Amino acid sequence: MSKLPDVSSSPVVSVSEAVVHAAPASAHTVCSYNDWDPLEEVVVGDVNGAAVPPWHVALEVTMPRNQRQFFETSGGRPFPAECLDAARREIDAFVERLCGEGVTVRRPDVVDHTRPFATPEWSSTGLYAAMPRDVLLVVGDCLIEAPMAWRSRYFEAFAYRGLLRSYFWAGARWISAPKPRLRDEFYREPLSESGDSGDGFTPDHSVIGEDEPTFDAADVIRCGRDLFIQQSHVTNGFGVEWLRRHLDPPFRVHDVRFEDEHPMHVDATLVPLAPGRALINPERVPEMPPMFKDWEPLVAPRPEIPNSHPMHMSSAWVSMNVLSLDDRTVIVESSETELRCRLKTWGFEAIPCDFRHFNSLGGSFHCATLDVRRRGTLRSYF
Ligand code: DAV
Repeated sequence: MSKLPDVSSSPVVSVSEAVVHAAPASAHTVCSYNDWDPLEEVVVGDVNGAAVPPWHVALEVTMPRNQRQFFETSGGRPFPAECLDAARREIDAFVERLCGEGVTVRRPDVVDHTRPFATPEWSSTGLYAAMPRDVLLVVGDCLIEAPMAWRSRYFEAFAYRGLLRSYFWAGARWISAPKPRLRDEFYREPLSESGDSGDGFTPDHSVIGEDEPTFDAADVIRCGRDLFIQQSHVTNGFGVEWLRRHLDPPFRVHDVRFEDEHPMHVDATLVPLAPGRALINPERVPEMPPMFKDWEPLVAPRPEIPNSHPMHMSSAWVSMNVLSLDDRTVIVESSETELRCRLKTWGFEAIPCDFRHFNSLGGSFHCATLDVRRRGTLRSYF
């Protein structure tokens, strides 16, 4: 990754002073360094062909406890049609809204994720192409396919290969992290039946081992030249180190840890909305991580998703999984009235959008998107 100028010797300066990389972002088809610069082009996931992944030890530790039976009876089958139909309607309206805001929207290929696949050592069926944020990481003009720790997600990036190819020929760089083998020995038994270690998550308690690098792109927070990555039940220390060595200066990759008993993805924990301002989950972020100590914590209210609403693959905290159109405009689920209200108080425009049925699949607007181009420059915010 040496196309960008080497500014590693530049002093760390505040955002108001530093423009580290001066080329205008729109000069590149793919160019995104953070989650808040003005959004120009985005990939939005697709629920068509979505399948319930087969039950596996790697799911046990992070999936909602009350969903085990759903996975055991439905694994390998399509998600219920009424769930997908409703989610499809929501995502179509979301796409329309983005287009109305002047954002270019690209979609993945439609794939039947119930189709079985195998490596020499195991076989599985797939999941979906609904959450591009999990699978692909954009750093500047480089698209990185993440080495997913779930077998069901082994080939998930393939749904985006048409897009990746066209971005490549338009000038982007494209790389795939080493494909993990994901043999049985890679996985560890959960520490207890409930999957709880009792005293919080540490990497030693992860359901994955350290034989080979794995990470999900959604365990990464991008803030210009500083990227933060949490170890989780899908991201191991080897994966963090792979990313750190791959991203040469001026990028710096920092470990970050939160009070999340079942970590898998960081975008319902700490979501930067603007330089120096981040939406935080009060249950998981009792205090800002050291590097964010000068940032303003915007404390998300408790999610308003009713308990009766099926949440097959995540906690209700996807309420805070918002998408920023710029550093003052945020797309929020319509029924999260308290969050919408707080955002207004904090000076943001909160655009309401219905996404409750999509939420049942394990994410919200941030998960469902991958910003490939934002109008901005590479800066230091710390
Ligand atoms: O339940 O906190 C949400 C994020 C999924 N990408 C959770 C995970």
